[in-house]
Amino acid sequence: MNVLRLVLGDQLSHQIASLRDINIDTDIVLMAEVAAEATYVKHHKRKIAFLFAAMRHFAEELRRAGTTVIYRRLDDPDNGGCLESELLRVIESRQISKLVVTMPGEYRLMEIMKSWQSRFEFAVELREDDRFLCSLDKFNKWADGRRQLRMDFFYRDMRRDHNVLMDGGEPVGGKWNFDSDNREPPVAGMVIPPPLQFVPDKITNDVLALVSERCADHFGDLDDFGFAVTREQALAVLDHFVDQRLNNFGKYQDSMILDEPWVYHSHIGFYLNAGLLLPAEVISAAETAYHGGHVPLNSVEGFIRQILGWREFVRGIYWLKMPDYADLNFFEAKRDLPEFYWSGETKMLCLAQAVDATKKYAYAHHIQRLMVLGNFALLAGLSPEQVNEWFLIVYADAYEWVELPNVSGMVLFADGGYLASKPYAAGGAYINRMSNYCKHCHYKVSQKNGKTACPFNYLYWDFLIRNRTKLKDNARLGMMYRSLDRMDASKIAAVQNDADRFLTMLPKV
Ligand code: FAD
Ligand code: DLZ
Ligand code: SF4
Repeated sequence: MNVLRLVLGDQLSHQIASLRDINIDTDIVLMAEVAAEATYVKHHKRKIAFLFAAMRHFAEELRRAGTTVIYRRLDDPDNGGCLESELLRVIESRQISKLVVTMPGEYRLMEIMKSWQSRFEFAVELREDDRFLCSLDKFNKWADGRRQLRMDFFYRDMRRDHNVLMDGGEPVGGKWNFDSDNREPPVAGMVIPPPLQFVPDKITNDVLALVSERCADHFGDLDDFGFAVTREQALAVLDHFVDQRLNNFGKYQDSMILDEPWVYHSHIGFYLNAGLLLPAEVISAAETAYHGGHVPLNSVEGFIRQILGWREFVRGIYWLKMPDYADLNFFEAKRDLPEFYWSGETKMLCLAQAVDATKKYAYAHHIQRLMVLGNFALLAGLSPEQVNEWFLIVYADAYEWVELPNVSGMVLFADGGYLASKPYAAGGAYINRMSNYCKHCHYKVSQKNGKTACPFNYLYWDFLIRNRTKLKDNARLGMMYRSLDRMDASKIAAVQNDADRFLTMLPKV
């Protein structure tokens, strides 16, 4: 009797729980490219190409190690189009004694998998995804009884529990967080190493042709595809980052630079989320570089916090709060997503730059996502459902477990403050401080009102005015509301008129 082991497209790790006790003489691994996963939202072409290419390479690695792999391609003539149809085909043709699966990253698929337990005659074993460093049980215990969750406290506990950047019981350097040394604006003459790219091999070229044909109506470009598609290549990307970019990661983490989408970020989210890299090894590589004296603590701590802190934290919140989290809409926002999120055609240069990078690379860095695309969505009152769908479609690292808490919790404050203590709302001055965009923009960042004023300026105040009842008791916004109270009536009227005019004209800006 054979054990059937299903490996999903974002579970491409030889350490994955479902493969751990495999008997290569008897067991079968099933991997399947299916239309249902590629189109439940119409993912960016580059994301689909990356995952299919990585899946095919992973299947080859398993085969080379002697494992029997049934691999279903999207263009197999009898491909049934969903994971269940491909599973049933194997079950019908082979003697299966048990199905072993690692817990999926999305709630919708978890519900389907739970139903398999009652539908199939054999046992279905759903294993915890222990690539993550905080088990769901542990997270739930940590969150239990807390009205609001704060990443900083969670992160400290994770540092202690995993003994990361610790000096006995104290944080290395005497502080948990070195952001006071970080977040500098870009400076002229910065030299940014280009990201490590790979020339597609035959397997990847086949996938690129397939995606180009089958997903022609999906968003995004496929040109110059250079993502890592194997663990070996992903490890090379990690090494390259630690060697060439980590040094400046902290300092320029929040910088935005004209026509420079990559800055000093790591670009490993695609690989971490698909299983080609493991969070523990990434953290260890950064920590080792610090102890070797190669990189400063502010960069290493800032980088590790993103993975040991934020990544684990948002995943814990997702599973704790789903399915209700997906429907939250604290501000009752309902404006449609403007067309420029797809076309990039807007005179607001910061937004045009972020959409352009997104379209070309299925990537934009954190501050573009948070303070440009996200900030605009928050201030303009865009529908959380539509904004979430967009973010899930467009990034090659997007899966609902990480996308939804970032969008609904961090960006849109749709959970009313469960994840973040205040909305990340900002006017044009923030973007001007952290980027070199504004001096090239059609709009004037120093102008507060009128047709040529930076829209972020009046949209910011309009957002605070519109949502006063819901936000007035937030202590972190007290200063802003006191400033608002000092504004005279004509200034408030100008803000509201500008915001109305701009939002009405939104498709055309
Ligand atoms: P770096 O800036 O180099 O950071 C290193 C790693 O830290 C990332 O690869 C990621 O694994 C982790 N990380 C950093 N910030 C976060 C965070 N806020 N939440 C979780 N992990 C984090 N990240 C995703 O992986 N998938 C998403 O779909 C996603 N959607 C986002 C949507 C919005 C609106 C915002 C504000 C953030 C989103 N993030 C998402 C978090 C973050 O922006 C990306 O992880 C990061 O930009 C990926 O690029 P990088 O690998 O160069 O990351
Ligand atoms: C994202 C994705 C895509 C585009 N295609 C597939 C696929 O064809 N087969 C597969 O097993 N997985 C795919 N995935 C990843 C899944 O959508 C992912 O496993 C779930 O969303 C859970 O995280
Ligand atoms: Fe963006 Fe305003 Fe600056 Fe233009 S002026 S780039 S819209 S922040």
